Amino acid sequence: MTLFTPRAIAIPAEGAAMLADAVKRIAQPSRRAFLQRSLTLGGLSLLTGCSTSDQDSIEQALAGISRLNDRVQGLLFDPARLAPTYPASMITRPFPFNAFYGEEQIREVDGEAWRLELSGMVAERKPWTLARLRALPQQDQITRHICVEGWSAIGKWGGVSFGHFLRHVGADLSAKYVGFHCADDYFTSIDMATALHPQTLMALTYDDQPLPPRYGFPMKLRMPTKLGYKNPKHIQAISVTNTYPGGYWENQGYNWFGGS
Ligand SMILES: Nc1nc2c(c(=O)[nH]1)N[C@H]1C(S)=C(S)[C@@H](COP(=O)(O)O)O[C@H]1N2
Ligand SMILES: [Mo]
Repeated sequence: MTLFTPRAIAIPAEGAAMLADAVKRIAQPSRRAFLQRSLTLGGLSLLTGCSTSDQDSIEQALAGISRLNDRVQGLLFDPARLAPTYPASMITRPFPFNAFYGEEQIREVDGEAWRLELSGMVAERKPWTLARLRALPQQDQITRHICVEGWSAIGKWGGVSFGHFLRHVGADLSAKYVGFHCADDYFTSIDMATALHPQTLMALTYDDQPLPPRYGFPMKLRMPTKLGYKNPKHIQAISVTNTYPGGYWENQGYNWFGGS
């Protein structure tokens, strides 16, 4: 349920109109999800407490709620709690494609030439080839991917435990963020606790086959504890950092923590 009905709260009609306007301006799918996830009654009273004659203060209040939401989600995150897994019979076929562009623009990355670059708080920064990643221990999972645009699907991904990888390259595990840059210029970042979660996978396969281009060849980060937009495809560079890296959708208002 969206609580964002100006009529439901006691504010002057003019203020309500401005509020509705602000909501319309930020009603891209991303923002919509952010509102639905963050606007509890408490959030609404916080909103009505701000000057509704000033659209900037409304947006600031929303941003404030979102930051609070990130902190609360981070505190509530249980690093040992596993997301549900499913039998192979429940895999969604065909598995949906999604990106900030259409299927006709799916990136074709050359697996031979591809190198995974590492930067920031990492001891071993030598770029990785696909062959070297494939030589690390592999695990797989059948989990549910949830997109804020309103669909979810069950898929099977295989690859390298990201926690194992981070330890292997001597990443500073006390760093706050891990950032990702992708071949299609998408970018996102996650908290270290989620990076080290046992189900966080550098996925190299989908449904036991090399990851197809549509699902992020040659490598994507698969996290069943996070919403779809936090799962970067076509990863080219990873950075371990204490400087907030943001993200493609996050910078447009999606909640940064993005837990599912
Ligand atoms: N590189 C890249 N990764 C991305 C995106 C994107 O546009 N580019 N979109 C995200 C979103 S919003 C979703 S729902 C999933 C879709 O993954 P799928 O195509 O495997 O279903 O990828 C996420 N990761
Ligand atoms: Mo998504």
